Amino acid sequence: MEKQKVILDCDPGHDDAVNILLAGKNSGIEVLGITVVAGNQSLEKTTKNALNICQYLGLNIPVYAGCGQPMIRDKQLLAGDIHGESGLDGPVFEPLKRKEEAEHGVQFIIRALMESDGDIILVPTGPLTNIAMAMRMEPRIIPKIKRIVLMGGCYQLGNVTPAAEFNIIADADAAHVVFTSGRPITMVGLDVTRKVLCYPQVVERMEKIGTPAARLFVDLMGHFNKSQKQVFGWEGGPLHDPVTIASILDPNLLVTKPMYTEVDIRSVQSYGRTNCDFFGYSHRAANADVAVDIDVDRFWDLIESGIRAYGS
Ligand SMILES: [Ca+2]
Repeated sequence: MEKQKVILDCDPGHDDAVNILLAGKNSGIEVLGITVVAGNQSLEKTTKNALNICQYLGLNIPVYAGCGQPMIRDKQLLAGDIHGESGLDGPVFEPLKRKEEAEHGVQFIIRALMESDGDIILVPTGPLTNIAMAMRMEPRIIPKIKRIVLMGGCYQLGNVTPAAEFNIIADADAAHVVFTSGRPITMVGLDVTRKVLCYPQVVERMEKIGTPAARLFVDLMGHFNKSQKQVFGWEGGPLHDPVTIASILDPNLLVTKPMYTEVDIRSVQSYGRTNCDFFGYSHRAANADVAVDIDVDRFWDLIESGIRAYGS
């Protein structure tokens, strides 16, 4: 099978870290670069986290720091309640030797797409600032994007407000730019990621693999599950971001439904909501394939084989 070329645009973040792990040594995926954005923590911290994950896993993937602030709003929303002070509390890493590339993340996205044959999938798992900035700086990249598989939004309940999900509300203007870009979008929202809860038996299953990659997973999930329980009362946290790469690896993983989806960038109460026209009331052409269901067993099998790909 030909490898699918991807750019991971992320804000690590525990679930972003597992997404990097899942993509990093997969025979079906080629990661061209990791671009980092502020989100779960400040840009400085999320960039350091991305580098730490790559160094720990021995992944030679270039890491580019992108935007540290939303496109228009002046205050960056962070998620320290879930991801801790560092943005990746839990694992203890060796001193960091790796450095980010000199090129800005947005410039890298533009360059990679302009030099491509239109075969790159963008996989954003943080606020969409880098992707939207790239689209505005160089609109010629837009037709070159093969598709966008993003974690964000929900057609049911949000996780920051009843209406909105974190990645979208953190930069709703950027999300608006992306959802109106005209490129094919798969929206992996909370509606499906809340079905892949990382219960203790999942953690035990991965721990038995007994390798450094498995250790990283266990250390990440130890903190993540603790904070998810404090904030939401769940025994296992939803492993949001890896559903993106898992769905690229297995096109049958998700059930999706085409929906016209509009990001609310106007209201107060529902700001940042992805309004998904589930029933097609608007008669407007769908701009997103919205994930509505997931094969949960298959997902954990993909995570297990992703960990096993790192060997002993
Ligand atoms: Ca994320």
